[in-house]
Amino acid sequence: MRVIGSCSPPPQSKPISFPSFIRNMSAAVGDTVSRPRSVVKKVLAKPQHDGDGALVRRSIGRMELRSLDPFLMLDEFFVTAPAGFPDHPHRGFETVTYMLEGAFNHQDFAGHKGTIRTGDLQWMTAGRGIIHSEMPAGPGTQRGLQLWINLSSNDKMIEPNYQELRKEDIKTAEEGGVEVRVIAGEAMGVRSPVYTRTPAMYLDFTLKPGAEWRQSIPESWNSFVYVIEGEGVFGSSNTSPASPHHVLILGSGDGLCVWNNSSNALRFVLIGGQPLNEPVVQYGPFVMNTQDEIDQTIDDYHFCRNGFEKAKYWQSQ
Ligand code: FJE
Ligand code: FE
Repeated sequence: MRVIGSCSPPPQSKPISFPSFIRNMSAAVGDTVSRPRSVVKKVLAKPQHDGDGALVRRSIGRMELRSLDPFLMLDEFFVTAPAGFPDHPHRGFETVTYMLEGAFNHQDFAGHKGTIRTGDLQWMTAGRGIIHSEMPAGPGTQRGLQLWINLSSNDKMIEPNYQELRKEDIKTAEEGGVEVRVIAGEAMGVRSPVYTRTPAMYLDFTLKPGAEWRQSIPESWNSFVYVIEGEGVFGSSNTSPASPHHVLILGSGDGLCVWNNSSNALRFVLIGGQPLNEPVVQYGPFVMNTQDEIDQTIDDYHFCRNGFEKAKYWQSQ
């Protein structure tokens, strides 16, 4: 049974021939992972204020975790009206908003608007420029995740684009007490329709008590886990469990092993992406490659040029 508890024998050990029922059982917990990634850093995302009175637990993007190429920020946000994120610009990256509980209204300077509710996803490519507002749409606390993914120098000035998936459009799969919602990339043979300009994966896992899973991750990608609910053991079976609001940065390897040894459900997101390996110069909501490009962007925003034309007479309702 020990084979269940560890991803695979360490590479230096002699190959062991397991009886077929054990091999089949190990196959039942997911992908083949021969070099499991370990947790190299674990940080609690403490609450802080941002926007207009909004509360965020920032994981990626906080001082200790400046960025994890290509990711610039991950916020778990908790917003109660009248707080929110009123009119503000973006350039040079993508924002991915995934609602965990409640609803958010968004509207932009090009007339795009809508409401995203629990389980819905908005994948916004800001490209050369978006100005928008993101405000709570219901009573009480609205909660979700917002991820910022950097764009390569070739893509920073593309036309803005939205990919929106409602809860029922997000594909799910289930295997052996493990449920996955595939936001981007692929898991359990199910693929998301989202086009990731910067190659990335975004998986929302729920493991029943006693369940475990092995998820392959491309070797060259950076990846991390953010725990939403319950407790989970990540990386290797002899480590202590991680609890909600913790971000776990994964080291090198070809996949993640996770165990739910607790008596409650475990929910977490696994996010990975291909590093761009480009210089990053960030000025708040503008992320470019050089200081010159940032200066240009501040001018463009100020004078409503090069993608910010529609800012001239716009203001959210
Ligand atoms: C931003 C401060 C901000 N996290 N999570 C500065 F608050 C924001 C911003 C957000 C944001 C919005 C949502 Cl809906 C969820 C968020 C930060 O809008 F863009 C800058 N530059
Ligand atoms: Fe925004």
